[in-house]
Amino acid sequence: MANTCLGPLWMIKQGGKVVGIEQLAQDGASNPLLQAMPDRLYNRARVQAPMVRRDFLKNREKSDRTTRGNNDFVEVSWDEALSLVSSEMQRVKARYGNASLHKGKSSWSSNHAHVHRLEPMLQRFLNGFGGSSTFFGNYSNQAISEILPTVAWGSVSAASDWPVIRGNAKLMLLWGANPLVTSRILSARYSTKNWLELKNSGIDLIAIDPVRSETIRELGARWIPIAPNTDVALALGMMHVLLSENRHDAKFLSTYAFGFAEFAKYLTGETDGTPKDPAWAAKITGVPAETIVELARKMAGTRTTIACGWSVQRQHHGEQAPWALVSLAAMLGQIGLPGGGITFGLHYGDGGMPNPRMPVVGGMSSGPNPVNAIFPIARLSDAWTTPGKTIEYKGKTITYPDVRLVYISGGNQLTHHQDTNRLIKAFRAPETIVVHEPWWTPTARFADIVLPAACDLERDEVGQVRNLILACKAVVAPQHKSRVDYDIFAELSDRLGFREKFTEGRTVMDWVRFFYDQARAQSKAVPMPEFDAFWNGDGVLEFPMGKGDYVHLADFRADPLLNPLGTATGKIEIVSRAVGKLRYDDCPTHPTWLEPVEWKGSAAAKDYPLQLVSAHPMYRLHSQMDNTDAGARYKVAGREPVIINTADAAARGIANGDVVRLFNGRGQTLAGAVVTDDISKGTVCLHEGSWYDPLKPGEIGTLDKQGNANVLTLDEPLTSRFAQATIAGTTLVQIEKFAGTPPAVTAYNQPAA
Ligand SMILES: Nc1nc2c(c(=O)[nH]1)N[C@H]1C(S)=C(S)[C@@H](COP(=O)(O)OP(=O)(O)OC[C@H]3O[C@@H](n4cnc5c(=O)[nH]c(N)nc54)[C@H](O)[C@@H]3O)O[C@H]1N2
Ligand SMILES: Nc1nc2c(c(=O)[nH]1)N[C@H]1C(S)=C(S)[C@@H](COP(=O)(O)OP(=O)(O)OC[C@H]3O[C@@H](n4cnc5c(=O)[nH]c(N)nc54)[C@H](O)[C@@H]3O)O[C@H]1N2
Ligand SMILES: [Mo]
Repeated sequence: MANTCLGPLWMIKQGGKVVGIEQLAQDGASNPLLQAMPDRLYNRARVQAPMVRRDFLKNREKSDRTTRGNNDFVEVSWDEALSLVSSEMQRVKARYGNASLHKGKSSWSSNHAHVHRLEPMLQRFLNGFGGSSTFFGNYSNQAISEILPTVAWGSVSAASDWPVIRGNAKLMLLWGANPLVTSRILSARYSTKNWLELKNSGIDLIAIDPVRSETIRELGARWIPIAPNTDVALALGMMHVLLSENRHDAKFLSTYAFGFAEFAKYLTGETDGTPKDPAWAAKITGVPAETIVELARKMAGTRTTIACGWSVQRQHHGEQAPWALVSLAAMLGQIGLPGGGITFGLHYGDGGMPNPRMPVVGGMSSGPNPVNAIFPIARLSDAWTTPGKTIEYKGKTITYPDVRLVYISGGNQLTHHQDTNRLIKAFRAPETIVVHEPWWTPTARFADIVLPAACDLERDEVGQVRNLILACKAVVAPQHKSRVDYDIFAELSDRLGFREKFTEGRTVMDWVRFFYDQARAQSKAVPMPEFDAFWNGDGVLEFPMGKGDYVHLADFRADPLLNPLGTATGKIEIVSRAVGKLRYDDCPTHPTWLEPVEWKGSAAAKDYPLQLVSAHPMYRLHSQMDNTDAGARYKVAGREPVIINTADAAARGIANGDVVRLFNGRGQTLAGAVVTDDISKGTVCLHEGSWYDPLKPGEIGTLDKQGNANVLTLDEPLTSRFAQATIAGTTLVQIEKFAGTPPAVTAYNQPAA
């Protein structure tokens, strides 16, 4: 069994070679993506040896940084590569101090790992050397993670247990959520099963989404198309109906919520002259006024769960949509009841899964970072290019560090960060960029020193998913000249004089045993075997599952004084004095409709009339697996598919299967057209994560050959000064049929090829 980026899997071997996979019997739902694991392992894009950018090898910090990304690499020995890394680290530390060493973000390389948690492992390595500057926040749910605890409850994944929802909800609103895709990873694969069980369950399913998603189609949900970035207006329209028809739960609001009377003046238009009535909301959202009235009445009339995803907050003013939906749920008054209320955690992760009775297996920790130089991750390009600049964040001032050396292990910035062309400018700023990678990702191509990392199939790990603890063993030895990340850091820490601090005298296998033994010591209720018996046995420990009767916020509902929320008033805050005190016009004192910087209603829509959704991909984990044969299942004309409405395509002479060019003032990319009525008019969807494949490598603004959505997105402004979160979902584009012969895709070749 291997502990892969997509969770623990059985590997099938023949003649020493991995030829297939088998899902755990406990998985509950099949996942076709996993079949591409063998191809991922032996992939043609594997980094085979340590490589250094030719000009960097010659000129070091005086190299021409504008040529980064041009694929001109030279193979060096491990010894030479590691001396280069250590001497660069020493140089930067001596000349500029530790804050000029910077940890790049990594996340999805190691989400299931315990030993190989690459982000803390990298930080641990840098901390051993005296620390580094770093970032905070994430691309996933930063806006909601900041606003939710301020105005409601603390955890973005909080939800009632599935059996409670299934047994009590009569209506479920899937609000900007596509769980049959987004639950396909992690232990959430078990939650896929729960979603599939909703089919024909008798629960009325209604989905609010610009796209008729895989989930909507598979579960047979009713689709309410909405213009992207307008969910706040829809929620306000519904709340207006509840208030004007006196269908809101006034008793719930007065007992459990703060500020409704003040907010009601905004709803009615008393404060700004604009009633947020269904006709107003219909104009903004494209959802007919009658539908808004119908939905509001329906929700008020029956036990309703709102299951919201995270797309609605990965947008300009992204704090507002979750806050507005919490307010809507408060008006419905079903929060804390079985099958009622709102959750932002069912589409993915552990939300709704009964807690198993088992110990938590620990993982690699970073230890303290002596340097305090930190900025929001969504500000990456701004921070790398303008050292010393200050920004506001939640009433505080943040000053950017002077980043000179960037160290990345397990992140793919050139696919995940917004506005790729601006990012390339940022990648020209540091003197030195070191990347550990198993594959020649776009980010590896922009590095100076590329160290070939062994992937998850090539190392020992302990696994923990749901109610299982698993012995996960290296399936094959590291391919080519690659080494496991831990060994690379251990060797570097040796050269830099702090090996003991980094390793605590442990090998990878010693850490596996250490984390297992720690868990075993905690496991009082259910005895665990000794490590050797576990490791050499069948490798699967199964623990009892919890009852599954948890009702989110039932305790708060039962006694709000004894069980208050963590907000300033202990109640749900429809008005927040804490937010209001900041006086941020981009995040006012109660949920407010604020026009996004780019949307169908803005001036730029004249040139770029289509709103771009860059949702999470069915057949990839972000950029991972893009280089595998899983791609063959969904790529169109050999490129990332772009989903476009039949009328929008016809107006542009675009037919199904055509190669099209998407562009705006920030960038341009080619994609394969999928013409359909399953997307609302005026919206196109290009999933995030396709490998950036520049026609002229390293050149800013050049044509991307195969559909990296972030060539088109904005990385500024951010949601607001409150959360400083990404707005990947707020983008306008234009599309045209690509004239001429489309250039060949070369993203997965070795750099010299
Ligand atoms: N297979 C797979 N699963 C994944 C991932 C992956 O890469 N692959 N990534 C994981 C990670 S890291 C995360 S953070 C989660 C992300 O989870 P989410 O952020 O919830 O996922 P998205 O795909 O961005 O969006 C979900 C749905 O919202 C819709 N949507 C987009 N814009 C709007 C809008 O303005 N309004 C409304 N109402 N709907 C909108 C999209 O069409 C889509 O159907 O997924 C996780 N799951
Ligand atoms: N436009 C747009 N952009 C988005 C999003 C969106 O919705 N729209 N979603 C955002 C979200 S929610 C997220 S979480 C991010 C995800 O962004 P990332 O976390 O960067 O996602 P991955 O593509 O999974 O990157 C993991 C990298 O680690 C490498 N890797 C895998 N295994 C190993 C290993 O063992 N060792 C080393 N050293 N490396 C390894 C992989 O090859 C890959 O390059 O993207 C964000 N970007
Ligand atoms: Mo994410």
